[in-house]
Amino acid sequence: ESEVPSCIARKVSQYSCQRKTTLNNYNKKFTDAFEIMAENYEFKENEIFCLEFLRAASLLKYLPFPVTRMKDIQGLPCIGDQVRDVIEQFTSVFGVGVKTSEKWYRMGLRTVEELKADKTLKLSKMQKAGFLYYEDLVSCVSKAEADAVTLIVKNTVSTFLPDALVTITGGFRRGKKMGHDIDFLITNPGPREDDELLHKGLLLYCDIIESTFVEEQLPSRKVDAMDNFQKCFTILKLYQPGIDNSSYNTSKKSDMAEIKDWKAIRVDLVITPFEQYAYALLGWTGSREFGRDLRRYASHERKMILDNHGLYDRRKRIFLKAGSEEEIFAHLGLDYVEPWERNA
Ligand code: TTP
Ligand code: MN
Ligand code: MN
Ligand code: MN
Repeated sequence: ESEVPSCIARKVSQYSCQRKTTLNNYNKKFTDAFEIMAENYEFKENEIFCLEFLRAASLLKYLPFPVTRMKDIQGLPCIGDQVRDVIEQFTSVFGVGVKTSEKWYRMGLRTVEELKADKTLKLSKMQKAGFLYYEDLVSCVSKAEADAVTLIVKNTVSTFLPDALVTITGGFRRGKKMGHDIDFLITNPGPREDDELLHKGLLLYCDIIESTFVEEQLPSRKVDAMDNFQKCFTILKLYQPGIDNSSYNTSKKSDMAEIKDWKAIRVDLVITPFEQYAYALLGWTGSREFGRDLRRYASHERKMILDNHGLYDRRKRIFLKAGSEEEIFAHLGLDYVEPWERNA
């Protein structure tokens, strides 16, 4: 998870003279936008808002990672209400990246309601889905919902691939009681017949990213690189009979307004070749911070390159095979850390 570790949050000074800020800016998208907004407020002679955006820009330039959601700025100084609003409105919509948010903000759109009402905006398929199910998607996914979805996914997958292994990863594998989505890793031992799996049924919204994995390709050295598995960022329709979810739909009582007995839930499905399963499992279990440090440890302490597909020993010039996470830790010369101990 990309939460700011509290030790960092505590240490960050509100004074930039007590911070070391290099030209390595991970948040250029935000800081450029903030500086434009600051300039606007300067013209309008609103010094307070102007300074608020400038201070936030300066703080974001110092952060050693890109801010992608609210958790990233938790506990940090210099993030005033104005700035927080900008970051919040726009990082909370599924499929809306910082660039788009910034564009919308500059167009004067401030709230999700305003965005929904604006018919001139060109939205991608993903962004439309993000708005359509916004209320559901901003509410968290519970462990009970994750269990219910796990059953559905397992049953569905097994009708197509009876031998396939379906494993829950992400925060729920680390023992979290709440999540923003549910992550699954799917692998099929034996001959590969999984290509068609994602192209079938059950999804409200689905954006399939085809596998781009190239055999013998060296693991990626980028700390935050996406992997090359076939994957699918989906929104699943989870029926919850008995639960009347129609509360935001009851303006007219007599109206036979449909009772919403389902909830939209974000689910990530990742398909991995069986040989890479252990590496994929380690990568997709996270947390993000834990994964980043594993890769950093591998390269700095072991001269190895780790990613979600494998581990390459640069000294021996070989790929190290692993059938379990324990073996990967052993390859790295690390004591095994259980999934629930990886919430860094
Ligand atoms: P997330 O689902 O983003 O995070 P999470 O499950 O830890 O927390 P949340 O409750 O907010 O969902 O990602 C799960 C892990 O998968 C995370 O450690 C990073 C990793 N990951 C990859 O390895 N590759 C990817 O392309 C993505 C999107 C995530
Ligand atoms: Mn997750
Ligand atoms: Mn997440
Ligand atoms: Mn996810």
